[in-house]
Amino acid sequence: MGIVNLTPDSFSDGGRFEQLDQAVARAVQLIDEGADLIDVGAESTRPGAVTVPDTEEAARLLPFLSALRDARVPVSVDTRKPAVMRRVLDAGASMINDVAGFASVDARVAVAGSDCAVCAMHMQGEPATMQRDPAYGDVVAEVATFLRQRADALFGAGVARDRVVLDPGFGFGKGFDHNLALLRRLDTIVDLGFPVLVGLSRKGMIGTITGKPVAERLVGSVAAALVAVESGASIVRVHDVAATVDALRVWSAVRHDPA
Ligand code: HH2
Repeated sequence: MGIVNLTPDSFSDGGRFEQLDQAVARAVQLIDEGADLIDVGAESTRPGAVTVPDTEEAARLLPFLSALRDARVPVSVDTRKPAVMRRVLDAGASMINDVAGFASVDARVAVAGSDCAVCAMHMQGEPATMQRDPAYGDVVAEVATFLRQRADALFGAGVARDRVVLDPGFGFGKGFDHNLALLRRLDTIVDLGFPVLVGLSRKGMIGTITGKPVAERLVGSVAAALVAVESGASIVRVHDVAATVDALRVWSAVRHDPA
């Protein structure tokens, strides 16, 4: 899954069309590099990020979706807002990636009426404050229980089981040790029986391990993606598609020798 951001600061000061062109070009590049899925977001979920109004978020996303309508790969939209979910589904989005894990009934109802895939992610707290002092008893057990409950809630709203993807939400209300424990015990999440999505690309955990700033986290991110896939992840959400695809091809050739 290749990441495309539509979250430029310059959106309101005339940069909209230029930014849209750049985002579409970026998506095409990631597809050419081997992405099987594009994830586009128009509201930053970084720690401390501010929220974007529904109408502005949709206004950023709809032209992007229309430009990618004939793309070879499905497009996932990273949004927490039911109103935005409805609008992007009408515009051809194939997946809704909700970092709030479809916590609201409204969000579940918004996706239930379509046949899109849904990614329910675990987050403790809210983006603005989630990294202040994240605390767990047993992070792996708590995240697994939460995800299982979210899957059940989605079923309750009428979402079929084969549409559901789960994500432990690396960096979302988690300290370094929590993230590491979740990656070490990813099998516990995989054992829930759903495809698991993992997003570690360029995140703080990679920076803590390597001591590198965001711009120098490619190799560490590829290593983390490999570990995740080796541990059973079905989808890795990454910025650096070409490098990750190379690594996964080598891994796959070794692990899936048909002979
Ligand atoms: N991480 C970010 C945003 N959306 N969605 C899912 N399902 N899983 C994730 O781990 C995830 C996500 C945040 O990533 P960040 O590096 O802060 O920003 P971005 O990757 O959008 O540039």
